[in-house]
Amino acid sequence: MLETATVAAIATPLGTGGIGVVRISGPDALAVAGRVFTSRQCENISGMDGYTCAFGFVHDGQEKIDEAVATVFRAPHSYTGEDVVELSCHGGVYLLQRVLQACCGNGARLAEAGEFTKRAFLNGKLDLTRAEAVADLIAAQGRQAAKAALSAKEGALYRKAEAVCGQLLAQASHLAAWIDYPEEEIEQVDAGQLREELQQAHRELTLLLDGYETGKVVREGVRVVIAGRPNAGKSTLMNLLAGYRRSIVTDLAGTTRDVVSDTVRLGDVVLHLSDTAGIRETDDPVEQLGVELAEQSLSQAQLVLAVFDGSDTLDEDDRRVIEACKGSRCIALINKNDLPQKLSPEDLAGYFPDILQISAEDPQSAAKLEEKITRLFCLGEFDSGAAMLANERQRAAAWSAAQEVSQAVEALDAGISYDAVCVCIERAADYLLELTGKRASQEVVDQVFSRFCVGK
Ligand SMILES: Nc1nc2c(ncn2[C@@H]2O[C@H](COP(=O)(O)OP(=O)(O)O)[C@@H](O)[C@H]2O)c(=O)[nH]1
Ligand SMILES: [Mg+2]
Repeated sequence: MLETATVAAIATPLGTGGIGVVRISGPDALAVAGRVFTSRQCENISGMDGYTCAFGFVHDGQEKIDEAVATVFRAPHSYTGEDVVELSCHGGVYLLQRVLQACCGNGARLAEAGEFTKRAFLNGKLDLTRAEAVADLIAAQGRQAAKAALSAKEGALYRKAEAVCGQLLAQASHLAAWIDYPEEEIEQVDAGQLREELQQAHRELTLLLDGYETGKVVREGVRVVIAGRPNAGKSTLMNLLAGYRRSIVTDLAGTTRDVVSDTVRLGDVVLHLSDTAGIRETDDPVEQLGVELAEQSLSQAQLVLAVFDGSDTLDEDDRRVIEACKGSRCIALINKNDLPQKLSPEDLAGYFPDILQISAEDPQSAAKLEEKITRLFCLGEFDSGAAMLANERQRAAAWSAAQEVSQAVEALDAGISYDAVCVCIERAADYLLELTGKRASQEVVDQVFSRFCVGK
């Protein structure tokens, strides 16, 4: 189902910058570019070799729009696998829209979201996991997320899925031959060896599935809620982690009322922080709403930083905080350790598995917290070069494949016919083919590319 239209889009973000690129792809890319671009040497672009460029100007009919460099890629040696021309113009919103209009008035149509990468997929330049890695690479917010996306783009997951799938298909075809042609001289199926190979495939898939949550944390960051009674030092901690005065800090209880949010990077971890109102009994209706909001946001957090004032003993409000933290993954922070302490880790040990004594006013506390969070989410063991499931679609396919493999083993152990074993193995392989996109439905493919934006 290969497209034959030639498409164009602005491939750089819509904003002002030194350079902005309009990309044209399709069988008529050079013809379209030839109508809107004239090189200084008046050389026609259609005569240019792949991987060459020319300096000139873009025009719409007689009207010059901008100076530009045209880079030519010849099929199949381009991102999409088609003929591609990239017009690098000055990076102004108006200019780029004019250049795009000129392309569309001269034989190209507007590219849909993700259409360049979709064409690359349809032309066999990328499998589905590598296409998804392009989106992840662009969306990466930190070093580890970017490295993981790059290794997926280089085929780490693809190769793993291919290897397991290839092994399953070999087993299935051997079984099928054995079942269908019993009279032929086909090597006998060794049930013990088959079982061992199936279990190996299952182990590989389980390993992938086990790493999913950690990978998700690396890619998407952690939703963290800072909670505690008024004046414990929540907003001071928020500001320490944000690196600037994000929340108002005063010695008046009840200063923070709304949820104050920010995204910060702590070492390799991205934290989506929410500073909340101090949890306490109050008659003030506005503050009351803030307290309710704080308690609600705890349930949506992946991690709660429960802040306690170390210079004071536990009070009723602290107990309410402890109660609200039940069921959430928490780190208890005994704050203000620069002051004489009345609260010790033993006082909280029954409620929290992880306790740190810090001062939110001391920049070194951020490093302590980073170390703790890294350990809690197993990020230290994270190998960004390993094959990794990068989204729910991939996870679901790998999970279904693993289920089918374990059913094949069960069928084998139960002594059910090889027919049934073979069906399970084939279904497992199908799920892996869906994972890489070698045998994915139109709906799956469309859904993958609907995540992309225009120009990708
Ligand atoms: N000595 C000391 N004071 C702190 C520390 N953290 C916060 N404070 C003070 O405690 C008061 C309340 O802090 P704030 O961050 O507004 O608390 P919140 O109500 O929990 O947001 C302010 O006067 C802060 O300067 C700390 O580590 N040491
Ligand atoms: Mg506050």
